[in-house]
Amino acid sequence: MIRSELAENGYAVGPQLDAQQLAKGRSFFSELVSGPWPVGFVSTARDGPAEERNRVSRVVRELVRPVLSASLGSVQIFLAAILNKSPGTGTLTLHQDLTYTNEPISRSYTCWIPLVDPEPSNGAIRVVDGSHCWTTGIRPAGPGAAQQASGIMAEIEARATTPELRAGDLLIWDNALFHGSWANKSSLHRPALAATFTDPDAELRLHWAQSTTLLQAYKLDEHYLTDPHPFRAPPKSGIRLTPWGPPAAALEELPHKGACTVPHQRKS
Ligand SMILES: O=C(O)CCC(=O)C(=O)O
Repeated sequence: MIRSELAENGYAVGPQLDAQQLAKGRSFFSELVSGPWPVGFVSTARDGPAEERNRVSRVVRELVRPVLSASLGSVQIFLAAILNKSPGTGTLTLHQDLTYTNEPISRSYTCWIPLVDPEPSNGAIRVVDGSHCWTTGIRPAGPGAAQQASGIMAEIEARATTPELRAGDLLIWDNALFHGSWANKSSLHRPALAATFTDPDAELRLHWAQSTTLLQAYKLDEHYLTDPHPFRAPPKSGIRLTPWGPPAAALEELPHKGACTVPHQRKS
């Protein structure tokens, strides 16, 4: 069910963390914010000292893996983080996440689990149903990465919806889905656990656009992700691969839902 919703809509609301796991997630976040914690939108996948980022990643994986595998079977989690919006943080514009796999064969997804009830007033996630099919090709990191839909953002915004979730619910999206989050206008933090994953045997890749005409692909390994500054530069000594496609072409008009060829399961 979740797999077919992901293939068709690009997102699905899954089961919940149990009460004990939710309490563990909340107390872990309270411990983190009792120390120095930056204001604004923070993702521990990218922000902060490497040692601390990697510690958070281990704890989040342990919390998320059981509930994710119970509904999707075995998965390869390759990024895990706390995403927080402190009070007063603005909207996160609708965007697509990076391409981490050979997508015509294996998709990658992000599972987002709020630790408080998410509302439009405190930073809930917005999704654009079916928009994971709107672009094909690679969504790279790097200085040459293009904004996919800069000219038609208002039309995309008009199609965004806010899935109804409670604290501990799983929201899973295909990394090609347009999504973002509302501003946090409340007086409290809006923390979430996030785990990015793919099929157990899928090859992970990092795509780097050095310029709009130079796209490079690398095998993505654990060393890169645990590096002090991942995603700010291509891997120094990574294994080079041939990109499986061109960079995703910029959207110039709004496609309609349907005619989607996203696989449900890994294609062999
Ligand atoms: O946690 C949020 O507010 C947004 C998360 C998001 O859009 C992302 O991780 O790509």
